Amino acid sequence: MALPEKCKPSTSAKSVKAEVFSSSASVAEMEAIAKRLRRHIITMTGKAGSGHPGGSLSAVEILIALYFKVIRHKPQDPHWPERDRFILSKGHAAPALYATLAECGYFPVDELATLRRMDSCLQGHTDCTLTPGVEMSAGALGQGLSFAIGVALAGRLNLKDYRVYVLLGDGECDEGQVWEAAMSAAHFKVDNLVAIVDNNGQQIDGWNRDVMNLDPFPAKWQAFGWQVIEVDGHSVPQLTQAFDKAKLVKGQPTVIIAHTVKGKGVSFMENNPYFHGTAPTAEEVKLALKELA
Ligand SMILES: Cc1ncc(C[n+]2csc(CCOP(=O)(O)OP(=O)(O)O)c2C)c(N)n1
Repeated sequence: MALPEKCKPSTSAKSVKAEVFSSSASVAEMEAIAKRLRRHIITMTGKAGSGHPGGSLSAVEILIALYFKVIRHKPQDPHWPERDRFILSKGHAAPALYATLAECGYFPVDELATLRRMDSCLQGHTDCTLTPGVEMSAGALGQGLSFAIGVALAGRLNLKDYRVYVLLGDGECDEGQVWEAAMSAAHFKVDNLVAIVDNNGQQIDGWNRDVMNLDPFPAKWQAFGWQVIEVDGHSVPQLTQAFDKAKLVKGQPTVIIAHTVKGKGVSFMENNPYFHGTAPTAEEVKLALKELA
């Protein structure tokens, strides 16, 4: 299906030589980008009146580290065959990905205001047929790791050196398919693959420890044959270092367990499961934007 004109990269690939995106942003600049992304998440879910702000806010620094520091990509040429792939398995965090893609130039920032409208290229859960830069349609949890393994193995078979990154939720790891995939990634020594778990401790109904205890979480991944790295998931430098370290690992996949806070950056949303899947009201949008000024 052809993309609607407005969903195409913000500057025509014909008029601009598509460059590999590279950012020399300092830590202070990345903190400013993080605030911008959080403001986008609040504004767009508030305007839509629905969506998932909590697990979008927790993933912001993970996305910044990847899109501004780690992955090789061309926003003007989203299907560039050599690009590193980022796969959002926790598809309900679409607002965070859309905000990141818009800030990188995949489509105009103004488009964010159309989130969840019928005619928008930004649906409530990711749709790779509609949104430039989205690699997988997601929303049914538990599938992204399997998909990512396929993409990574295809790269290996085609002698490509791209790397594949997939972001999972910790609650998502209740899904059995995640562990079948984890087993096969280790079995097939998929070392061009990095899984990141947004380990915010909560899922739709509350704390994981009450709904389905995942402990001992790092030991489980290790037992499944993965290299495990734990970081503060709100520290872009720690995340970037972890991604660099993962590049050196040979013969096994790597998982980065990123310790995060659900609703990060907005006091009344932090660790508050109510904002898993509830949009802020107009009043709450005002309060949140004040905190993120
Ligand atoms: C297969 C499937 N079951 C249930 C849901 C409903 N659901 C949406 S988000 C969510 C909780 C996910 O928790 P987590 O992965 O920790 O996400 P985060 O807390 O980071 O938002 C659930 C159960 C779903 N989207 N897919």
